[in-house]
Formats: sequence, C-alpha cells, structure tokens
Amino acid sequence: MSVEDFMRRVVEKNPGEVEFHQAVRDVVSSVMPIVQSTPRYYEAKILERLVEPERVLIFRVPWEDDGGQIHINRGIRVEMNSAIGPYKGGLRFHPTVYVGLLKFLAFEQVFKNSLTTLPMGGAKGGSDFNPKGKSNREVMRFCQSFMTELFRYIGPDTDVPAGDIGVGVREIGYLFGQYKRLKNEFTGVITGKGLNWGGSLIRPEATGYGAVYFAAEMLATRKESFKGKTVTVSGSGNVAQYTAEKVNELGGKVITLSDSDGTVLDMNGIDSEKLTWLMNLKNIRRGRISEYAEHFDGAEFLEGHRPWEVPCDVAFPSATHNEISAEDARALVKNGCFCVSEGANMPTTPEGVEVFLAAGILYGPGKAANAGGVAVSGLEMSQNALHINWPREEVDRRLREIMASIHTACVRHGKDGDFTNYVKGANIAGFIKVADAMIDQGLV
Ligand code: NDP
Ligand code: 2IT
Repeated sequence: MSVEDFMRRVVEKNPGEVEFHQAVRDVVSSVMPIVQSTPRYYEAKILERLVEPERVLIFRVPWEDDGGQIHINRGIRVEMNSAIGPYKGGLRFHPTVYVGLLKFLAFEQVFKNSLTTLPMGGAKGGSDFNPKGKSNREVMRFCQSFMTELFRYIGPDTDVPAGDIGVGVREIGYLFGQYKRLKNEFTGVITGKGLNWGGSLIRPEATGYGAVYFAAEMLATRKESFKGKTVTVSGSGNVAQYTAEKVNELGGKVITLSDSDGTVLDMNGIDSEKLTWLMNLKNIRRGRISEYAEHFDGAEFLEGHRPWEVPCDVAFPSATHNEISAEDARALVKNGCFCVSEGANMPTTPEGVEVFLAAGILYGPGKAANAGGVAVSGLEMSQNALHINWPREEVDRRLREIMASIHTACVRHGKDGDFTNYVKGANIAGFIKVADAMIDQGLV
C-alpha cells in the first residue's frame, strides 16, 4: 500500500483531526518501505493497528470557581499503545485540547517512549481547561474533579500520567493528592512529583537538558560544540527554562524566549541571573514574558513575533506544535542556523521539515530530542518501585546516556551517506521495537 492510500483511510476514519493526520503521515512516510518489505509487519496489519488507539476515555469535569459559578470542561485520556509497557505520557491543560490533538501527542509518545530504551507504552491526556488567570483554589478544584474520574483508569502498572503544557508541579500535586485520597495508596501513579513526595531529581530539568544533550550529540558529529554559539529558544515554560539553563552551562548564549504574546530579544544573553528572575516570574508570579523586557536594560519585546527571524546558530523550538512554518524555517537557514533541536512536540510544519532536510542542517525531531522528559519520568517510576531516590548526578548521568543512545539509534537508521536524516532514524528505530513487541504478543 502506498503512503497516500494509507493516509486516505486515516483521514476518512479520523475526520478533522489534522494534527493526528500530520503526525501519522510523518511516521508512515519513514516506515512504509520497511513495512512493505517485511511480510510479518504487513500481514499483521501493524500500521493499521498502530493508528487505532487501544482506548480513548472521555469524561465530564464539573467544577466551581471562586465566585460560585459552575463550569464544565471535558477530560480526555488517549491510551494509544501498551506493547512495550504501561501507558505513559503527559496531561495538557489548554483551551485548544480536543481528541485529535491528544491522539497526535499520544501517537508521537509511542515512538518517543520506545526510543528511550525504557519499558513505557504511549498515552496522552488533558482537558480544554485553561489554568491561566485561575486562582490556586480553582486549579485545585478542577484537578480534584478531573482525577475523581481519571483515577479509575490509571495505576502504576496501567497508565502513568505526567505534566505537559499547563500542567506543572502545582497541578501534579493536586492530581496526585486526590488519587491518593481515592485509592488510599501512595504509589508512582504519576510522574513529575515534588521532590519530597516521590519525585525524582532532574525531572523538572529533564526535557530541556535532554534537548540540549541531544543537540550536543548532533553538533559533535560536525566537531562542533555550544561554546560561543548564539541560541534562540521559543516558549518560556518548563522546557524553555531548562534548555536555556543548560545552554548557558555549556558556553552558549541564549538571546530569545517567548510566549503566545511575543518574543523577548536580549542580545546581551539571558544569563543565569536573568533566568532565575524569569523562573520566579513564570513559575511563582505567573507573569508574562513581556515583563522581562521592562525589567532588563537592552532587552526588547517583539510583540506578536516568534523568535525565528532572529539570526542564530542553534534553535530550540520549545513552545508548541506547528510554531515553525516553511517561511520561518527558510529564515532560520538563511540567517545561518545549522542545528534545530525540538523541545516541543511537532513544532515544525511538514513544509518546514522539508526546508531543514533540503538544507542538510542538523535537525532533531521532537520524538528524539525531547525524549529526556519522559525518560526521567521512567527513572522516577523505577525509583518509586524500588522505594529509593537516586542522587542528582546519577539521574543526570542516566539522562545523558539515554540521549546519547537515542542519537546513536537515529544515526543507525537514518544515515544516508554523510548526512543523517534524524526524522527517518527516529521513526524507524522507534517503530521496530513496538512493532516486534506487538507481533510477539499476538493479535490484541
Ligand atoms: P509550559 O506550560 O510550561 O510552557 C508552555 C510555553 O509555550 C509557554 O511559554 C506558553 O506561552 C507557550 N505556548 C503554549 N501554547 C502556545 C501557543 N499556542 N502559541 C505560542 N506559545 C505557546 O509547557 P512545557 O514547557 O512543559 O511544554 C512545551 C512544549 O514541550 C510542548 O510542546 C510540550 O508538549 C513539549 N514537551 C514537554 C515535556 C515536559 O516534560 N514538560 C516533555 C516533552 C515535550 P503562553 O503562556 O502564552 O501560553
Ligand atoms: O511530551 C512528553 O513527552 C511529556 N509531556 C512528558 C511525558 C511524561 O510522561 O513524562
């Protein structure tokens, strides 16, 4: 079957779910030649099974705001694939959340989790609830209501949620507290927990640090490093913050951060002191990135702009999906950017990906480059199961090793002469492990 024939059926069966179509096409384009030349894959209808979630849960989430008004949100959990381990993946609270968006994220998660080398299946969940502008008590009531339904379907050996956009340690705390109350069990049912209640050191940092470790591996293939490099980062949340921290540590200069209102440009560099201020702004005061430009001399706020017009050597899209268009990709390449490491999930449009591949730059797609977050979630699960805590150095060492092994897997399956196509490499390496496990387990 051709990619086009396969995609026609996917689109017909999943109407309107454009992000899901995009994510499926990306993987299927890479793996179709292997499927077609491997009878055990096509006879078992592996691709057809991979694009059908094992289970999708949809539930009502009623909650009351501080003024006594009642609100109804929709809760969703997409349990995509459990061939290599319990369902695993984050929860997103954002007004744009709907089943199709979570199907794309859960689908990506299947291959990403496979790449980590750890035993985790793929899932994603969330709600169209918008935590922005809500009081802590409102967020708590929402999280308690959300978990009052979700708790029936999850468990440390069944499905282990974590954070994503709009779900940080505050939300994880409220969700975990309610699960514990309902089940009367203190287990590793959710990751990204606080350090003194079952969390792992380095989990907050893991996605950002991992994306930088992955970029460092890519740079090393061209005998390059972060020393003296100019770096742009989008977003200003969890992933962006720790990406910037690690780039600084490795001798690069971060000059942008952003949010959905615009970009701050600081040619003096967003150093560790400024980052500490920013983390307080975003994580405690829950302010906007524009305040950075008001606070620091020499910084400017580019309202309504994304960072990609700013010349750089290395770029880390770390905000959201489809934030780099073909035009943005062309601007990046034209201005000298030669390495892109995706902290966000699917931040580059398919046309943008084509631009990067045609230009022959080092391009690390999200399912490889941002796998450090879920990898350390896997390490959090291991520590919870063993009832121990590993020291910071130990978790960081394992994270670095995992990112290096993902890089090696991408090169093994994506090398084409002198060039490594990390998209192809990540898709094929992630696919083979899951497909083989599915076949071993029979028709389920
Ligand atoms: P946060 O909620 O901490 O931060 C999200 C950031 O992205 C904010 O600055 C937000 O700005 C911005 N953003 C969100 N939506 C949009 C949008 N539609 N347009 C422009 N900017 C937007 O989330 P994370 O840092 O955790 O997640 C960022 C990305 O990384 C996501 O793609 C996520 O799926 C991915 N990821 C996260 C992992 C993790 O461990 N947290 C692991 C792997 C991937 P604003 O405040 O204006 O909305
Ligand atoms: O997209 C992702 O990999 C995450 N949001 C993290 C998932 C997890 O289970 O830690």
